[in-house]
Amino acid sequence: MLIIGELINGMFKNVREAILNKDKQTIIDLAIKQIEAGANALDVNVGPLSKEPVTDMEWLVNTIQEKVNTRLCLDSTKPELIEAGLKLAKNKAIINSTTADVEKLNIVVPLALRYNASLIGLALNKKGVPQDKDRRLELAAEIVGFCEAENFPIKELYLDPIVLPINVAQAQSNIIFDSIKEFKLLSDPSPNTIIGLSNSSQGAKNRRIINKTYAIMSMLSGLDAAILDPLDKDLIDLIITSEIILNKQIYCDSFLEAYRKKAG
Ligand code: THG
Repeated sequence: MLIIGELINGMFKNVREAILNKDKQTIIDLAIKQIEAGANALDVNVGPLSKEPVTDMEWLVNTIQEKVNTRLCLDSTKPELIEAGLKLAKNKAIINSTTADVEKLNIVVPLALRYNASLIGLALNKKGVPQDKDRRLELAAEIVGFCEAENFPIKELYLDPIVLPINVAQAQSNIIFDSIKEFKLLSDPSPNTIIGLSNSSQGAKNRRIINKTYAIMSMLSGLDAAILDPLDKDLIDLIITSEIILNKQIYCDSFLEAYRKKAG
């Protein structure tokens, strides 16, 4: 599974302060720790409070790349921020994200093609997050159809059913697991699937056990990628072990260390 570290996000106070103070070391430490823990890519999000988001995105990307050679997942609703990151990214980037709105697809899919990036497509549009599976599938199918028409390679597309917190949307989880399975049937070759794992436990108590259980259940549905906190060592161990049990990695006695050595 593609593990994308979530911790370089201006939503977190330490990152917000590091951006304001141009404190490179905090960002570099977060980057190194996440990669050492098993992340294959790093989410980069300037956060909702950034006053100079383009400059902040450029600073984050340059700061990370000074010391760490990894894929970046450029996380913003604004295409101009994503493009600022794409221009600087040294490895194949992941655009996070487009919605199913045609106006958005018209801007973001050409960007993905021009910069040879992977693309996350969210199963939502201007009307918001659908509450049922069929509507999520319709929106996902619209994204797949648009990408096919523009010759964007479907193997570089990651469809996100949008995980909602279980404390306020408990009935949604089954819909998410079914959506993950059915998104895979939308085309041949299949699109990939991705979730923001920590969304599942936002606002809840016992967050770590919710995240872990949600991860395993999503993997059983065929999940291909997740944005998550890789510093939760038990979570990464569970993910690696699930890959072994699902026969996606070859077993060896040192499978936990062997998988981590391959990451990054
Ligand atoms: N899908 C895609 N991208 C995403 C998400 C998604 N990017 C953002 C988010 N969701 C994934 N990243 C996070 C990062 C942090 C948290 C959840 C998801 C989180 N933050 C604490 C909270 O909200 O309680 C903040 C704690 C703090 O303020 O310090 O849980 O779904 N494609």
